Amino acid sequence: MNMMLKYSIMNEIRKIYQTSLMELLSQANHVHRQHHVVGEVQLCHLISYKTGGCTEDCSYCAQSARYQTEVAPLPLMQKDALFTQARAAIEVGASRICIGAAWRGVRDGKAFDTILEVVRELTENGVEVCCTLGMLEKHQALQLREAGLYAYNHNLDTSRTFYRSIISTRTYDDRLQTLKRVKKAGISMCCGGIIGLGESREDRIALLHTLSQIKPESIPINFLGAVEGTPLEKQPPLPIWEMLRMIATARIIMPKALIRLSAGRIERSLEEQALCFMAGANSLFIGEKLLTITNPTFNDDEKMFELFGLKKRAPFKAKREADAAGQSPQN
Ligand code: SAM
Ligand code: DTB
Ligand code: SF4
Repeated sequence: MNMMLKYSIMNEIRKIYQTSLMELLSQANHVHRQHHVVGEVQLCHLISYKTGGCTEDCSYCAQSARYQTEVAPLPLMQKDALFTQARAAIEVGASRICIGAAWRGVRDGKAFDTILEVVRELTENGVEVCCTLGMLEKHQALQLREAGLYAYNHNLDTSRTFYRSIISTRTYDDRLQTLKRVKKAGISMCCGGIIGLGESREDRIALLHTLSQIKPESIPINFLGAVEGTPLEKQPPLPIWEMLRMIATARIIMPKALIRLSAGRIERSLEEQALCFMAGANSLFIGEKLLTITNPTFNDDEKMFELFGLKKRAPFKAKREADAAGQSPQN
């Protein structure tokens, strides 16, 4: 990209991010109303197919084998147990099932074949399926697409510059390459980041800039879950205002995307979550566990949906709308 152009877009994003908070929230809410049904949220549910024992050194992660955390590696999840969990989540309104694996990347073989079967079966049951399995080769992205995979989650986490102080076992370009393969295979791209890793505001703005270039269809924004035993265990939490700025800026610069409140909801009050929805968040994970860390219980969330008047988004809505307009569901 032309450097002059890059700087002028970065300046624009910085200006938005630093707008006075009430003005920023008001603008973001206005954009949100123009592009989305007010109060409609997508409910996603995460299932950990392969937990722990990961070779990578992501400094925030409970599943890295390099750190002494409470997470012990588990055998691969059985297909039956996976379907039971997925069915329970669909019954209470989840429209997207996200299957995670603590892998550096996918390796061809039995475990991946099982994932392909599960993707096929769940998709046939009318639910959006997302996978987050680490890096993908081109042929693996195509196989996932062929099995019916709707979305692939692969986060950039932070800015290119800060990335190397968080992870040393792979590069920002490795991540971008997998994201490119996902898009090329015709899979909807889910890509976001984490705030509170010790990054600066400029790093958060740079992440938003990169996201605005690659245009994910969904953007998870995680608060760091500071896991005991990881290098980031003592990292102090960021104030909610920074999360609101992140969500609101993402909403303004990527108006059509789904913005997902991800890790860290459990530590946030109902009032704080209400502000996140006002700022433009319209997706969340349900279920009392994410992959390994705690999330609000479904009962608590039901009370929140009731209190806020939130409506659950139906599966494949973006695809139906894009088909009707003769476009691709990606922005
Ligand atoms: N191994 C795969 C990978 O790294 O892409 C998939 C699973 S990984 C757990 C998915 C994402 O979860 C990470 O990229 C990171 O953004 C987020 N994540 C992991 N641990 C987290 C934590 N402690 N707090 C917040 N987000 C976290
Ligand atoms: C994402 O951005 N957040 C989800 C999902 N994508 C895979 C995971 C969040 C927390 C994972 C940490 C854990 O539960 O161990
Ligand atoms: Fe492994 Fe993914 Fe955790 Fe990194 S974030 S250690 S790749 S499971």
